[in-house]
Amino acid sequence: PSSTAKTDHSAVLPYACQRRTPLIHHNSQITDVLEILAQAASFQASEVRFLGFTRAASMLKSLPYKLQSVEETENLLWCGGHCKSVIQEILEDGVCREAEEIKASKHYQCMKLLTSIFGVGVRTAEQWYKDGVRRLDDLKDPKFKLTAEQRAGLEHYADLQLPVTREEAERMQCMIREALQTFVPDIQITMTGGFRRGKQQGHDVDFLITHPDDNALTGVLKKAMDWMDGKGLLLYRHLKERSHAPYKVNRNMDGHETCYSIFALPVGDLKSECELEASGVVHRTGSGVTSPIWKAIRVDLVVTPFLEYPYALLGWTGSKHFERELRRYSWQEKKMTLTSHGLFNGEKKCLILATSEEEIFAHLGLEYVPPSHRNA
Ligand code: DGT
Ligand code: MG
Repeated sequence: PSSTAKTDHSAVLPYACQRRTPLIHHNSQITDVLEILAQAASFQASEVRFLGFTRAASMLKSLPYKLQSVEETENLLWCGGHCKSVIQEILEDGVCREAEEIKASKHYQCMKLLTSIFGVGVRTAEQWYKDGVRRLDDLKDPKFKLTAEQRAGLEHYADLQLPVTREEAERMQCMIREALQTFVPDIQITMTGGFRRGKQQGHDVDFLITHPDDNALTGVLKKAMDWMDGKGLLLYRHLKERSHAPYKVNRNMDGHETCYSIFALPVGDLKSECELEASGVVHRTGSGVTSPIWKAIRVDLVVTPFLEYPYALLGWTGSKHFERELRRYSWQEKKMTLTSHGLFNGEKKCLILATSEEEIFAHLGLEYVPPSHRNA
């Protein structure tokens, strides 16, 4: 490693929100393996091991150079004995036996398959596994009571496994903006999640909707969803209303009005999706051959009051680990509670207002990290 490459001192700070983590980094061979170990731990409901491997992987993602030997991990936090031996094995042999065994195990493969269904978490997947489910087809047995979300997830499983491209995400934004603007012309819609961090593809598309006048936001999401439904653009939706006690809810959840949905995004030669009039989204049947003219895409839409917008933007940009670390840092180091509604001073019990993400980092005494470097 060159000495100039090592001058990013943020790389060894303990919290991921103190470090700059680019999308493309130097140690993906190692972090890919650590993330398999983390996922296997989560499948065994071992939160401690999950966090251990996740933190180690995240630390390595922020290093501005490629690890050459296990000795270089000596001063890195979160790299305990287990991680070190994994790193050593990969550096020496190019593979990690433990990870290979995990990948070959029936339990891991099955849990990966089941948790990849929209609406299925680790606990449900584990229960199904215990009940003998090994393939998606096994879920057709009526003894398995699926939620509406899970049924939709299974129905559109193949499409939802395909990555969403940036181009598709942008067309989706265009379509949703048009629907929203039909009711509130100057409404604002921002793409968040992985795409805002610079990813070129994602598992879904996340949007944040706001307006300087709170009243303009009332009911607009439902109206826009109905409007798009009328055009055949919606395959599934679950609208969660705004919570009236958002600050009391579980700290991992928030109280914003949210729509978890699956859209039918027109594909192929339909170039004018922004002019929805033309797009009757059905399967086009010509000469007896049916060809799909849409692709199912997962979309999360979140409505936020203007005052909370910077917090919601920070909270929905991710990565998940970056968010977890921001909240941990806020509480451990500053005795403040951070949510996607605001920052609350523990002692004074008051909300600290912010007009931008930069201000939130400043309130926390953190150096600003741009979205492109929140890929922790
Ligand atoms: P991907 O997998 O390509 O979609 O990658 P991301 O980073 O877009 O992941 P995603 O879409 O699961 O989540 C984006 C961010 O939004 C993530 O950092 C956490 C946040 N987020 C997701 N679901 C919720 C939720 O229910 N409430 C809150 N407050 N935040 C959420
Ligand atoms: Mg996303």
